[in-house]
Amino acid sequence: MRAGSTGSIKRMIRPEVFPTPFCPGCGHGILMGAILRAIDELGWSMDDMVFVSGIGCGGWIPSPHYAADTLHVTHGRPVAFATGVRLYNPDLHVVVVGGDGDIASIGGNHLIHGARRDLDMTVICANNGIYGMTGGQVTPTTPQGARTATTPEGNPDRPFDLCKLVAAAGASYVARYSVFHVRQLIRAIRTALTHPGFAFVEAISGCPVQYGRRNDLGSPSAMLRYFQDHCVTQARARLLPPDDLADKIVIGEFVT
Ligand SMILES: Cc1ncc(C[n+]2csc(CCOP(=O)(O)OP(=O)(O)O)c2C)c(N)n1
Ligand SMILES: [Mg+2]
Repeated sequence: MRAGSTGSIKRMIRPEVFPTPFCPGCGHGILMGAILRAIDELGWSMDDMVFVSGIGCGGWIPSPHYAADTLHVTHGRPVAFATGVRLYNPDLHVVVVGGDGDIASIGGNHLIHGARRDLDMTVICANNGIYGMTGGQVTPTTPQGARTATTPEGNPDRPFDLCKLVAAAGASYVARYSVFHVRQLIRAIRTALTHPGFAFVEAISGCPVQYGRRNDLGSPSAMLRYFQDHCVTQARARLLPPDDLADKIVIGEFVT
């Protein structure tokens, strides 16, 4: 247990919202715990936090689950709302949590301009590569070839690499881990929370219901095993030939 940690995140959640609305095996549940563990390990109080999320399953991670002040705002706009919160009260830790649709599709413009301005906030994208809540439509991070409700023959388009996108736009802390790599994910969130400036953490999450079942990964364990098998460190990625790298997810800290 780290110094400062109470070893329990129970005080940080609202018991009345359990059982959680997430589907069984949703990777967002792991991320929900990882964010709280990072805050607990820092010894921070939930009274000093404000969470801002848009619409989508990813948006449900802080609201209604967290026992803190939360803004559950318009789809795609959490970074804009968070900017206002940050300006009004610079003493608060402002954390945006949202899905890949929320943060990088409809919210993509706010994301890149938040990064460009290096706004002092943490943005955590729960990237499951799909619009989970609305029935499994394709998103800007859906892997090429993946089947979704709107690309039943396979996604013809290239996905965004969100870490490269925000790094190029000017974010000053950028990291990516999957929900399988939960210890590394917690550490990255901890670093992001203490980082002055625009800190972006991409959490690769699994949606067995909308993504998995269309792509032969329909069980929670199959999704986690996929992340275990396909995530590679930057050091390993440098050694892989381009063909082998094509279906891999590079994890690590990209901007520190
Ligand atoms: C302005 C607006 N456009 C579209 C929607 C419908 N909508 C709600 S959530 C969502 C996408 C959710 O996907 P994502 O953000 O990836 O979250 P996930 O459910 O996958 O965690 C969409 C398209 C909306 N609520 N508001
Ligand atoms: Mg999504």
